[in-house]
Amino acid sequence: MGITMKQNESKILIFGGTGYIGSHMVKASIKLGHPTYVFTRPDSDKKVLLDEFQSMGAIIIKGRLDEHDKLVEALREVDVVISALAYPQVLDQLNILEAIKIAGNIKRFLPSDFGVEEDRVSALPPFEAFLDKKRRIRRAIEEAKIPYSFISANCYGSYFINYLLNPSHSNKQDITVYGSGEAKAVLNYEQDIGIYTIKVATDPRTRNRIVVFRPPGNAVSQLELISLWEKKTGKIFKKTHISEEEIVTLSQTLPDPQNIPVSILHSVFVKGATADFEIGGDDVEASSLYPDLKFSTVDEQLDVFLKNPPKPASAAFE
Ligand code: NAP
Ligand code: EMF
Repeated sequence: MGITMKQNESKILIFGGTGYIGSHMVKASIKLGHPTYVFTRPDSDKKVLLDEFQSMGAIIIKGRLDEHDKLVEALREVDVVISALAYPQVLDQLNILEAIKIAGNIKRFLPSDFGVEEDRVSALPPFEAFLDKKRRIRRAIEEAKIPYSFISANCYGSYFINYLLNPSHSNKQDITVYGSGEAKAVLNYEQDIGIYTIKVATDPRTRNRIVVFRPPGNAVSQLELISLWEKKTGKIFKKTHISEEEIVTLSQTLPDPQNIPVSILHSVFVKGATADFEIGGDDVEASSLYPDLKFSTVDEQLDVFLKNPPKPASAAFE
C-alpha cells in the first residue's frame, strides 16, 4: 500500500444537471461528498444555476452531445454517469453510450428514466411510444454490457401536486379528477429523488437492477390527495371528473405531442401504473435500502406548499 489515501467517493458526471430533476441530483451528489461534474451545452440558458453549482464545488464541462471526443474526455475523468436529459434528448443518449464504450472506465450508467417503470407496464399508444424510446436506450446499455441502474422514480411529487391541485391559484375552487379518482399513484419529493438516485448510483446492490422508488406511505389516490389538501387549507373544492372514455378519446384525437400527457394521466391516475405492479424477481424497491434515509410522505410534501410553494413546471415533449 502506498502512502496516498484512496479517494473512495465515486466521481459522478451528470447530463441534464441544470434541469428540473437533474438539479436535485447535482445538489445531492455534492451534498453526499462526490466530486461532481455537470455536462452542459455551451449556449445553455442556465448560467445562474451553473454559477451556483460551481460555487458549491461542481466542475462544469461545456459541450454538445454530438462531440464524441469531448464526451470521451469527460467520461475518462469520472466513475459514474447519470443522465437526466429531457424526453426530446432520449435518443441522443446513444452518443453518450458510444463514448462510454470507448472510454472503458465507467462503473455505472443511469439513463434518463425516472418515471413510470417502462419494462413492467404498458400504456396507451402515445405514452407507449414515449416509453419505447426509453426502452431502446435500456436495451442498448444491456447489449453493450455497461453496468447500469434503471430507476423508476414514479411521479415527481411537487410537479404532480402543482398539476393536480393547482395550489398556486389560491382562488381556484375547481379540481379536475381523472377517472374515478380512486386509483393510487406514487408521489415522491424531488429532493428525495435526488438523494436516492445518488445513493443507488454508487450502491453495489443496485448494479444491473431496475430500482423502483415506491415508499409504502407514498401511494395516494387523487381523492385522498384532494381530501388531505382540503384539511390543510380549510377549503372545499369542486371536483370535475373526466371519464376514462373521454381520456382515451383525447389520447386518440389530440395532435402529437399533446396526446402524450393525457396518456400519462390515463396510465398513472386511471390504471394505477406507478402503484399496482408487483416488485419482484431481481427488481429492488429503494425505500428500505438506506436505514438513515427516508422519503418525505405525501403529507409532508403538501406541507411544503403551505410554506414555500414550489413553482409549477411542465416537462418537454418535443
Ligand atoms: P428538463 O429540465 O426539461 O431538461 C434537462 C436539461 O436538458 C436542461 O436543463 C438542458 O441542460 C438539457 N437540454 C435541454 N434541451 C436540450 C437540447 N436540445 N440538447 C441537449 N441538451 C438539452 O428535463 P426534466 O423535465 O427534468 O426531465 C428529465 C427526465 O425526467 C426525463 O426522462 C423526463 O421524461 C422525466 N420526467 C419525469 C417526471 C415524473 O413525474 N416522473 C416529470 C417530468 C419529467 P443544459 O441547458 O445545461 O444543456
Ligand atoms: O407532464 C407530465 O405529465 C402531465 C400529465 C409528464 C412529464 C411527466 C412524466 C411522468 C412520468 O411518470 C409519472 C413523464 C414521464 C413519466 O414516466
